Amino acid sequence: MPAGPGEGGTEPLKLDDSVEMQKKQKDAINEFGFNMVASDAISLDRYPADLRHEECKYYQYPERLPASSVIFVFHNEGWSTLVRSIHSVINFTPPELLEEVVLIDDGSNKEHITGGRLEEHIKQWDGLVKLYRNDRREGLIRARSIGARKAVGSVLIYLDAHCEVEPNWIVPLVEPMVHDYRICTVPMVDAIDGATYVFSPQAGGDENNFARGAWDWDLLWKRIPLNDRERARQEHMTSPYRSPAMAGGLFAISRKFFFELGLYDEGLDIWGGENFEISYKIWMCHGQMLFVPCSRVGHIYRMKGWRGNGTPSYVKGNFVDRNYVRVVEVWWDEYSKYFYERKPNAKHVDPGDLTEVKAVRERLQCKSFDWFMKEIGYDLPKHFPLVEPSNAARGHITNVGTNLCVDGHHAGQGDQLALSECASVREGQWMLTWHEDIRPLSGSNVENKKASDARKVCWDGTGIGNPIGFWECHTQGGNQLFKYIPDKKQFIHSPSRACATADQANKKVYLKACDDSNDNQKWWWDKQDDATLARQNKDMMNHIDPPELDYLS
Ligand SMILES: [Mn+2]
Repeated sequence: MPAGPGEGGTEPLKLDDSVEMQKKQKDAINEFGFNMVASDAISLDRYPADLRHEECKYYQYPERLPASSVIFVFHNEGWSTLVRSIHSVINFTPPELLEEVVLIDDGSNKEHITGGRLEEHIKQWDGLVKLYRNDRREGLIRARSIGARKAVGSVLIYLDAHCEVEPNWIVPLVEPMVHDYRICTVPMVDAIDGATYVFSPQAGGDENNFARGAWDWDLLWKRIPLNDRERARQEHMTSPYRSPAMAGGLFAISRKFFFELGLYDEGLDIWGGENFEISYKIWMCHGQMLFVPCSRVGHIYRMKGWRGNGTPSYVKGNFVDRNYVRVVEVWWDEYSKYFYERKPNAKHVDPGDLTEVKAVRERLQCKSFDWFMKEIGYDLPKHFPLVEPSNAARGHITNVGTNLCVDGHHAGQGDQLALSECASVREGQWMLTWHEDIRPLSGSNVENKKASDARKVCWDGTGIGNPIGFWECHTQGGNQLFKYIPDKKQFIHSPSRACATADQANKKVYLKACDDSNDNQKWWWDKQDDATLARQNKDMMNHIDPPELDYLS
């Protein structure tokens, strides 16, 4: 491997940190979402990291596989991240498997994209890379359909225009389609840090970071772990596995199947919801979607501070909500009521003409959403209940020994729990949720609020002797699993078996060995539900799912 900066994607890039350089980097993040100064210092032909599981190196794949068109859609992308995406695909794909690289410039107006530099740059590949430009900005969704119409390969692979593929990425991605053209595949997406350009696996999922794609009932993208039932269908640990949904940016689909499905709904604007539309179409209209652990692609996530791409002026109103309503109206059948329960305002959104999309569903005799939920998305309600279970306790939390209240004001990830005089507490309402974590609830009128209405920071204990802090809620129990014992008025942190203990002097809350006589370990809630607490406390070490979650499985 060459020794240049950023080679291999494992060591953070070191940059001159003069004030002037720092400003340049900040400006780049603001404009492009990435530290372009760092990216520009890295070779366009750098070697990527290889985060594949060892097992991936021993599969036997067929010698002949179809050739793919790799399609990049972009709008005002930074130069080196865009161009490195193209180099990466060409450098790390066997030529016989790469029909072409299709670039769809979706209405960029920045000189480095429109001024001829890109045309000049792609000449080195003698026509392998084709550049098309939209007359106006169509948005990511319609631009992807345009890419499908331009592409000639029998497999279409979509990648975001800020990606780097990892070794042997394409072979396991395309192989499943040989058996059935209606199998659509999704690579494992690794995170490339937008400041250091280091690769790392995405957290979440099961113990191997294997996750499946999902949504909650207001249609936000979620990831859920690979589970035993799906694992039982795999031949090997790293075999492709089924997923109810995809994130949307990176996937492969046969040209034939994508056209049968009518590409994307042409009525979807810019971005949002299209990943679910295509996921539902694939599954309900007789296809399959597999996540492929041995095909890995690094993706640079936009950094905080990016000002975004804005919306073209011809797109009116809240287009994301309109997109969601289109998807829900066409595909969710009777489940749409769960969406409108979460988003009552969406009932008044006019989705526009749905005739064409509904005709696709009719023409292909697609299955029902209920079939899909029961066969493919069966465990989704375990993570995102159709009807959200109520809280075990809520309101202020008052300490008996000190008479102080727990205050969540301004608390964010990494902060510590504070105690304040109850009369002057700033953010003093809490809930013990059905996840058995404890979250602050801002605002008034908290009577009927559920876990999903609370701020997404949770009490988090790291062990006996340490103060309790906040961390982003992960709903996986662990350090965030707390039990409240009504008769002893104690909070027990399950992993450490320690009790939340008020410290009068520094107004913090520590985990200490439980002592029934210590009033600083006694707390009371404004309101508690004893039946729910009793059910949660049947197992003091583990989270217990509420009965509502057994709806489908
Ligand atoms: Mn992206």
